[in-house]
Amino acid sequence: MEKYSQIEKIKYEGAKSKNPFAFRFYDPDRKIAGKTMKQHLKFAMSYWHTINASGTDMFGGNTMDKSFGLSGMEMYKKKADVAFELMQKLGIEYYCFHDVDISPEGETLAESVKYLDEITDYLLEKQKKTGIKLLWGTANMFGDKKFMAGAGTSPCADVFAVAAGKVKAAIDATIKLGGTGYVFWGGREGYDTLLNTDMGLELDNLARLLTMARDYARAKGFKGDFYIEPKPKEPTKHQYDFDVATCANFLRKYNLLGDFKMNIEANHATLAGHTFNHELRTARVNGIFGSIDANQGDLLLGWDTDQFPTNVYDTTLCMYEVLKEGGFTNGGLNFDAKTRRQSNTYEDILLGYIAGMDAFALGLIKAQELIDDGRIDKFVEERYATFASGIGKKIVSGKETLESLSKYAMDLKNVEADSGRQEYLEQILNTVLFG
Ligand code: XLS
Ligand code: NI
Ligand code: NI
Repeated sequence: MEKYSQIEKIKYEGAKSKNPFAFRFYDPDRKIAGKTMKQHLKFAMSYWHTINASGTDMFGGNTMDKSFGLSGMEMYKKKADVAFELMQKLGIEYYCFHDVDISPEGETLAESVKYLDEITDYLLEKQKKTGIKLLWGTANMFGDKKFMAGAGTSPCADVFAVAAGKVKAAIDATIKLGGTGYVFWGGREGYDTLLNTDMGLELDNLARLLTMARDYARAKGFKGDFYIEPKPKEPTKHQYDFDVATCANFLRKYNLLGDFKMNIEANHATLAGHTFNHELRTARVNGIFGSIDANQGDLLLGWDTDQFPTNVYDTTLCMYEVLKEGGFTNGGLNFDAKTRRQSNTYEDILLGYIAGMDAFALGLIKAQELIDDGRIDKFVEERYATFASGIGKKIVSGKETLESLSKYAMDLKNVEADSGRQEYLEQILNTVLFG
């Protein structure tokens, strides 16, 4: 990773550039609908994939070495140096971490907290020097053996207690570093068989942990958002935070709406059998859109491959939702993505980020063009026009009853909806993308 120092800061060179170490579409200061691309996109680096993941898979070990020949705190400080250098080279202004990404896990909670204190001092200095900020923090409550049956949903109360301690420490670290979000990805909060599982207690306990976290952080003055990151399966057969709709129900049942929003990951959406934009839209209509883990899966593989996002259809439809939402507030676009096992050089990591940032920049440009073009919005508006006047308006305003509608409908003839025009609309999308 020393090699990053030999590469210049990545610049925008336009779509015709053949320089691999340049942006073709991401022009940070270019204005789109009144805001710069940089303000719209709020890119973040994921510490775990970028600084730690080393290419291990189920069948083989590391293909990259990210230890720099060091160990202990010395290694973690070096990792922080590399992280900030990489972000500066790319012009990325935010990052995200799990507690154990930035400092070693001790044998006891006390030891881990000590390491975390030391490294957050170091990171804070770096933030001050570079202007780089923390988007969100989280605690890894799935890697260690003690969490094999979950953390907040563990059948063992001591495990629950350690998890609570880890969440407290990770919230302290997030607050110290000025993070605007705190994420709960379910980890092993789920089950493999109902034969050994008390689902009711597990869900109640999970809500207890989230409620304690909210109460603690708010008491400490944390003004940011909490996020649940939905995922349907992996590592457990059934993750409790299956998808956005399931999480919305959970938040509603346990009175956590208002404090908790969604961190939506593209790859998790497709694992749940949804499109990425389905999950974004579901969050929006429930008022819980928050942040995004930007990546993509491989539909033929069917697991969480966490690839850098390059599919411009998806990034366009994603940014369309983000623009319609009025943009990010506390959230952003975190590249929860890693280079493929065979893309195992230092340069590949940079190239992965460049590809992902360009795909989202292009998605932003095209999403705004789609909105400016106006035909899709107009079509949708007209499609529902019967609810803007007459009987439809009365239904929407809650004035009608089954009886009144029955009376109204009794003698209607030839009742049908107009064509949905899917092919025409897909053609408009293609024209905006490639025309
Ligand atoms: C794993 C998740 C994880 C979260 C943070 O599938 O995506 O990386 O984003 O815990
Ligand atoms: Ni994620
Ligand atoms: Ni993932």
